[in-house]
Amino acid sequence: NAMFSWQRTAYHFQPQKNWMNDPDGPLFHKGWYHLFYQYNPDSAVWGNITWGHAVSTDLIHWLYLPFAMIPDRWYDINGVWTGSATLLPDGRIMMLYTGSTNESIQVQNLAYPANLSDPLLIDWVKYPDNPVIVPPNGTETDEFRDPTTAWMGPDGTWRITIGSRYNKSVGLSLVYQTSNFTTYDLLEGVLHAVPGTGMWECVDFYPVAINGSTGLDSSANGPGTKHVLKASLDDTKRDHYAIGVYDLATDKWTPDNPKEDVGIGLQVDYGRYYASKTFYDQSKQRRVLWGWINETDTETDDLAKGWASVQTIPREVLYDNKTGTNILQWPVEEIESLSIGQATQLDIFAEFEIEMVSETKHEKYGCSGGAVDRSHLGPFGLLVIADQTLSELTPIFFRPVNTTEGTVETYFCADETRSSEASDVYKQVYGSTVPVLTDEKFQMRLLVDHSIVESFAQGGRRVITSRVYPTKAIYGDARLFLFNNATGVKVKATLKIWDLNSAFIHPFPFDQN
Ligand code: DQQ
Repeated sequence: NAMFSWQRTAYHFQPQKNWMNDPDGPLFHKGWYHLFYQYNPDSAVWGNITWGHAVSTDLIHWLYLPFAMIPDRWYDINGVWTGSATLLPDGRIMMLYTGSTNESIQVQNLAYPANLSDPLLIDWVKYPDNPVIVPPNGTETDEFRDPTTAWMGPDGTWRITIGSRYNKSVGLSLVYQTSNFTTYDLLEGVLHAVPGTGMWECVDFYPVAINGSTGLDSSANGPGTKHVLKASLDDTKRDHYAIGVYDLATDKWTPDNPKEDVGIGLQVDYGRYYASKTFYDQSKQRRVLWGWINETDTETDDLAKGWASVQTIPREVLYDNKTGTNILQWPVEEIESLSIGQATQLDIFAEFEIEMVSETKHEKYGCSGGAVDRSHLGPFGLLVIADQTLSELTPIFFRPVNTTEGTVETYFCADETRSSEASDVYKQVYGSTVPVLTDEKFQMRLLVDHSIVESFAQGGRRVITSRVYPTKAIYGDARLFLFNNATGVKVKATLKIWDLNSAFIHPFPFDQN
């Protein structure tokens, strides 16, 4: 539908048509990155969930492949749901996924490539004795899904974790042990549980190096590592994580700061973002994060435009040893291969220095006032996807505030409230505090792609993804502005802007169906 064609992104991954949701089983094999994804072959709304499949040599330019798995067995006839890949030391690939059965029971199934020597991994075989795990006693049969990548314990056997819920509101993750990926033992207790957080979907669990600039294989552990536990909260549709320590002897994980536990502390992304998943890229020794950007328009609009949802640009994940309290997320370096395009496709680096021009006073604005409310120290930042008359604009900004303790706390925010003149669109102000250390300037990097803005503050300590629907600020009419609404500071900004090319996504040379 040409009416909505400007909303299609130019360098983010999205299928040619129809509905997409969670990223599944990302992996690197024989020179190719593989992305599988929840897909409805028949419509632009959720249903008939099938595994779409695409490959790339650089995580930016993609080739669509035939579906990897379709819902065609009793144990997944209601959907081939989310799952994860494990690469075995002998080269085999184990894909575990949730099937919704003919009775809508959530079970875990095993699949593997028919031919490992095929770099494109076109054909997938479902294990004949599926399911390999059924919901354990005491677990609701529709609250048991999304197995993780396996990691190897000190005893040489594998472990996976699966999100669930207990007693109506306790979110948790169960641990299973296996040596062959076909038979599993449920371990006693849980990896972790947090009261009040509800059902945990798409749990992700991985090690990070405390000092080091490379990612770690999922089985790495011991001194010098911490573990990130991530859950997608079904109740709030937000991805939350915490950093902590994994005890190999008991298979329990403990957060460094219980006040910032999973689901009650940090978010992976403070914008429109869900069901994220990492994988270890053995070719570049890095951990790469995918995330799903859902729509915020109506189902009617999605059906009219014929497609729904986009994946984020893959992000490299590291532990932030400067703060010790958060991960860092940064777009993969390959994005720099896209050069010179148009102003709706930008990679922007901005740095701000502030100079006090009047006495400071205590103020308590966070992000909630958007970019409109003026205060002593902010807001200041950039207006993206704006038209010349400023009838449509999306401010991405910092707002430092003086706390009662005499310190400065900085908020990083994205204000979508004026992003579109369309009325049937959900527009929100997103944001969070972000650590800005004493020797640091305020820094942001923005990836702008027609209707998506991914915003990274302070080298990736906080990230906000915005889904916007401009009606005027499209193609050549989109502008970028700097703004400073602070009443008490002068702001000096340094900007570096790269126009990005389109990453053409190629169809596979034969029919998908
Ligand atoms: N999406 C899948 C589930 C998962 C949910 C179904 C999260 O496996 O829990 O499409 O978005």
